[in-house]
Amino acid sequence: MTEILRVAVIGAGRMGADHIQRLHTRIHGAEVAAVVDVDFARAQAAVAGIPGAVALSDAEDALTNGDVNAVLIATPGFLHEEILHSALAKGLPILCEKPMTPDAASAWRIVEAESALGKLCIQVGFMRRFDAEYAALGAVIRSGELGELLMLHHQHRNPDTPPGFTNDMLINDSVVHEFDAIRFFTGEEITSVQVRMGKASRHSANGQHDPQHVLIETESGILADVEIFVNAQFGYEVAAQATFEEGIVSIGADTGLHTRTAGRWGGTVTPGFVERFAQAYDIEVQAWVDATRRGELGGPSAWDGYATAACCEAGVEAQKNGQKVAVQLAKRPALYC
Ligand code: ISE
Repeated sequence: MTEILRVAVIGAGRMGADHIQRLHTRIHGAEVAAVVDVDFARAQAAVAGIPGAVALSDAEDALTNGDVNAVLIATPGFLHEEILHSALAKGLPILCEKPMTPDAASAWRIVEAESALGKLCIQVGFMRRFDAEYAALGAVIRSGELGELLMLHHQHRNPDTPPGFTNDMLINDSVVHEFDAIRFFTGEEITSVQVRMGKASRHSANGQHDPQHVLIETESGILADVEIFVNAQFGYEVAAQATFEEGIVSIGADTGLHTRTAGRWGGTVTPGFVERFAQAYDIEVQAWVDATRRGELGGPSAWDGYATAACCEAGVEAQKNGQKVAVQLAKRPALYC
């Protein structure tokens, strides 16, 4: 397909609204054709100032709209499965925000449907793969210049959580990014997950135990750990340190202005993920558009969506039983090999 992508954005909340502006102002080769939100007023507000874009309240209306030839799904994860099946049935290219679906069984149904189609249509929105520092660390690992990768240490800190952010969302909504990053860095599947609960912050929202320490193993025995701390108060921080046979590489330090004035020195902490990964989102969406127009896939696939869902399932079980839980994966279908 070399034609311009006429994109239906499903969901005009925080990420949806961000992607709509991105598609409208910064992405080449794509336009916003429709915005869908159950809150019709929100859809209308999102298309204001975008010529030719229609506001709708039903996803199916957008997918059958003759003016639409691609879909970006940015609704909450539990709503993705139905839209994905419908868009796949119409053979539309899809960029689906993470998590692809909320559990491994529904993710597997998507993998099966795409396999039956015999064509890679779904890119999953793991934007960290497009972050300059994540990409650079991935290149160091693959080059072997520091020897073998032995361990990964991740810190994932959010200032606070929106209402309704439950304890399992620390895994399903947040650590899902580290599951993908670890698979991306190592090129291996994750084999087990354990979650340790230590002293909880008094800022933990109702029902959460925050922070948590997540211990992960990969196929070759690489160990990774994640401090997930979603009510850290001070700001947003996503950082990692990789231990190699012959060196250490760290990424994710805030590197804005370092100012000395009035007897103080310092800078500002990034407030949230929209700001921290703004460039990565731009590169991710442009990669999706460019690859789709070439008839290719531009990033993580539905298999990655499924494999990370299986890790999340193990992680949520591990939150409850404190044990090391094995990740159960079905055989990878030929389409993803
Ligand atoms: C959020 O949904 C994201 O995807 C962010 O990248 C992550 O840092 C945050 O924890 C999630 O809630």
